[in-house]
Amino acid sequence: MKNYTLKYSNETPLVNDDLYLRDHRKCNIPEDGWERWSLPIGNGYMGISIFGRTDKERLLITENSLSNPCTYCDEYPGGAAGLSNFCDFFLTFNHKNVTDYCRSLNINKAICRTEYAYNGTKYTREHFASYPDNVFVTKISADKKNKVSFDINAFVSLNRPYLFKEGDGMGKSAEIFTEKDTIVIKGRMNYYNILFEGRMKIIAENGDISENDNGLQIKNADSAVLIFSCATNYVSDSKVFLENEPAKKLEGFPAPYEKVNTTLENALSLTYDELMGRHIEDYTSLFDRADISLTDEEPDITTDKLLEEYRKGNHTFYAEELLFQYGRYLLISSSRPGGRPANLQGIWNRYDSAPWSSGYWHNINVQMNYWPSFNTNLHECFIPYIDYFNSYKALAKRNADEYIKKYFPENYSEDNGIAIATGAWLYDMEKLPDPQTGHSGAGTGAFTVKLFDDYYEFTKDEDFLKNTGFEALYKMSVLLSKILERQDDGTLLSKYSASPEQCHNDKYYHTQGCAFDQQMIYQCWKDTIKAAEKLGINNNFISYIRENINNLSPVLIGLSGQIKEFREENYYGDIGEKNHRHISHLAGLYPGDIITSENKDYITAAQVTLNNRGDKSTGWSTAHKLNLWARTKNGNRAYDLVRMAVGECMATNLWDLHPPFQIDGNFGFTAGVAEMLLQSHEGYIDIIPAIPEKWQNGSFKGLTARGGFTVDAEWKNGKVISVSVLAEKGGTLKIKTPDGIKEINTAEKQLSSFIF
Ligand code: FUC
Ligand code: CA
Repeated sequence: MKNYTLKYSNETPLVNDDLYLRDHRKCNIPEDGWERWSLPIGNGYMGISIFGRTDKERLLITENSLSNPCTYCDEYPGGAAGLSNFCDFFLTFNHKNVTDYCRSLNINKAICRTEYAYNGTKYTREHFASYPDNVFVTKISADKKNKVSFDINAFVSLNRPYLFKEGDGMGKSAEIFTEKDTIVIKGRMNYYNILFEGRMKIIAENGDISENDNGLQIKNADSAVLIFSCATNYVSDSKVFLENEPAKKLEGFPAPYEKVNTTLENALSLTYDELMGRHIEDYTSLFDRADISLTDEEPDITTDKLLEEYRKGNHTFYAEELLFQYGRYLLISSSRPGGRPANLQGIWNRYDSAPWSSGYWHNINVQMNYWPSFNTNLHECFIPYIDYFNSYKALAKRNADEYIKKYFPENYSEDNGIAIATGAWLYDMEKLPDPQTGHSGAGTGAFTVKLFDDYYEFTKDEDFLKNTGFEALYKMSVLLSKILERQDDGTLLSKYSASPEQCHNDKYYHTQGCAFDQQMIYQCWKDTIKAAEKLGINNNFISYIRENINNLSPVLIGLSGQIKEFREENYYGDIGEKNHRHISHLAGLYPGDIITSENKDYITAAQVTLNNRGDKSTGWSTAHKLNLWARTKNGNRAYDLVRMAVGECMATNLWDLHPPFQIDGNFGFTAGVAEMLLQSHEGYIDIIPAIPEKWQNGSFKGLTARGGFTVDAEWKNGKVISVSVLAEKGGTLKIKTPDGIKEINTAEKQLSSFIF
């Protein structure tokens, strides 16, 4: 694998760095230092933004459970508040006018470095966030003895901008004190009564440590190692969702003191090198699994220059590879078993009022977060979402009961399934909106459980299917069966329907049976039937959906030759915004498998829709279109979207900009590139199904296919020359070859190689 390093010759600028201005709404100046320049590391429990400053370094910590509720207000109807930042550490070095400055983030090993020379001494700061030991570690060293001196202080933002409204309860209190060589932060966030605690221990080699104001002073050390551990009293439990009283949601869960202390003590029993070794071993065990190679060149320029060059038309394949791998890096860093799922900004946030409340938005954003976990061999990264589902499903059931009782009383019964609405957070989940006013229909839930179908298909994890996957699919199918209305011709249409966020004459458009709902219901039933067959489950409901699935009419072609978004639409754009960022009526193309090359008319119509929608849009929308073009197997058009994503959507630190920063665009990009190189949704493995003319030669390793297959391949002049497939779980391997589709029965761990 190549060396993938983000590097810069300047520190994160002090643009919009006001610590008290922690409301993103007041901060929409484009060149925000944190958003565009800071470098993210994380271990799935905490995220750290590293600014790389030499005078006063800033290390910004976030932890995904320290959160306020989403606040909707007139000023910001999309919702704000959400994840609060945990604390900042400031390291005052007073190193001004340094030379030979370089900061970097190596994503092969997940290590961030800041290096420079000051007054004849070369300084290096090294940072990593360890998943196995759950600590954030920094080492500050110099090439001469006694040269490491700095002050370290913690800062917790307390009183602004919590008070959206007087008395809304969203305040926070904290104390910061030192215990010898350790800075302790102990706090409480009022609304959900979250207790949070962090301990930062300093180990100075041959130096003195003394206390200063709220912090510590390190003098004349040879080097210093900083180890930070933090936690809250959050526990992933259905009680958190079912308890209506916010301040009682965490009642009875232990204060984080023990956890934080034990974690820190355990880490302290290891040397710095051991901690780093364990971190690298863990991280690379995921990261090294997949690799793509489109070029042999590794341009020796800084990342901001790389992007600048790309924008100017120097479309280096290295930049494309780097972004592919960066999405994988960000997912490994923000979503690991035991931690919380990656939110709209992953796990990084500088605000106390984050864009869209750093939520789990279920009408595309959170689904997109997990697409690359499947096809780029990071299946474990999806586990936090499974865990999250298991904690919210009791509430999803209660919400389904209420919804059906209220809007479909005639269909109310003992089991009304589960309802997953668009907005969801760690402590709460929206109810499905009033079907005649909400901006997205019930299809969002089916869009969500598609993730479970994919997770099973890619892993063939039977226990998962039995314990969670089937239940999710089945219960969602039950809810969806109750929101349908039979038409005179027998068609079953969702009675109230909205194509996510699509507007007509500036108002959300409400209808019956829009393509998104119909496709997602069809998909959900189809996947439920398949799972039931697999598990040998049969009952009246399964028979019912089997008999009725063909009445759903999920795909209609209109007079422009387009896939219709609305049944009542004739020509493309008759109804709704022509270039709307959502393109929900192609959900059956990706992530679904309803619009496939088995039906050429559908694929042609999908291309008409894509061309009409246009390429230019927000970050995640660009990424969605990349996946969609890949599924139509049009490599050149998919590549247009690759160029647009790399050239127009990325900040200097390679975070994808909606704008503002939303991580879904990064994840969708990675999934999309993989989808150009390997597809498996049509029942067989298809190698380079959407290869653009520009990527004539290349190879990949370790991409994954449905059926539990891991695939390596090489191509030349746009033609596959060799493939090898590892059957992780055995089973029937179907693969497209120049002589048609080949079928092989494999044993567990069997490797099959092909030369074309
Ligand atoms: C949906 C999108 C917006 C944004 C938000 C987080 O509402 O339509 O563009 O991405 O999610
Ligand atoms: Ca959304």
